[in-house]
Amino acid sequence: LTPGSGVTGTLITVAPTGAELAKADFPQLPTTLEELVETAVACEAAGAAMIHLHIRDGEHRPTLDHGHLKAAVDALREQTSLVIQLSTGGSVHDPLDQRLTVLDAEPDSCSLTCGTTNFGDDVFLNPYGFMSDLYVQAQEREVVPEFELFDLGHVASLARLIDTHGLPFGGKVHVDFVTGVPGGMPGTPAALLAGVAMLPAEVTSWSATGIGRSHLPVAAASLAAGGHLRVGMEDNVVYARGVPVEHNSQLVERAAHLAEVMQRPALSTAQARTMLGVKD
Ligand code: KMH
Ligand code: ZN
Repeated sequence: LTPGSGVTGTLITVAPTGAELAKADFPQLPTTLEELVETAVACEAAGAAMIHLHIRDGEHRPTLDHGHLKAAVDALREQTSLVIQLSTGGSVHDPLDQRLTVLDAEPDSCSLTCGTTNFGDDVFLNPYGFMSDLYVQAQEREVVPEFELFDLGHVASLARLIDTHGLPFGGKVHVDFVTGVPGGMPGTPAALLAGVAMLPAEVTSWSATGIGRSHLPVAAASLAAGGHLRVGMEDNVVYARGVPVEHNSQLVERAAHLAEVMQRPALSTAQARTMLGVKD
């Protein structure tokens, strides 16, 4: 049995924006607060229970500015009941100390990537000391981390973090395999299942996403193996061959349909909070 098997529902996380795409190239990318709120409301209605957020500034550039982050957290809390997860990965250009300050915006959850990875032509830096500091600060601030695993070595670092610091706040361990990043583990069922087989026993749930063309095969493999789903324009902007994604809710709707067909319908936000150990 893989961790998470036996679950009767599916957590659908939407990652609507990311830090990599330019608004000029993808005008449908939600970058303003108004667009983010509209997206979040539509995605919740379509079956999402958690949102993984990267914030943009007035010029649509990625920012870790506290005011922008806090405004987004507050607005989404007011307008939705989604579990709000702020990215601490930011963009590859963000300094480590600034990435730690994301917790000041008091999200329900934060991403915590479990190792450095090549990221196309760039490097996404996550030294062990940074991961360890983030882990402890999230515990202290009662924020539930989602452990992002881009490569198999990241699974070993996750085990080291848990062994060293004990369980995260909430007592659950939820991980997300981010597959198909050029430089990380490939977006294939075989790679995903290799990662799942390595997960430490403390893991209570796992989800997966595939970048670009691996989006659908990885989603199908995840559902088949007892995993949950992350979808969204951060990871994929092509709905089908020659058909661009026009709105994140299309990807959430399709994920919810897949989950329904697999007899593991989308979890409500309340069910997701219980599964993740997030505060009500
Ligand atoms: N934007 C990537 C460099 C995360 O959100 O924690 C990192 C990323 C992971 O997206
Ligand atoms: Zn992200």
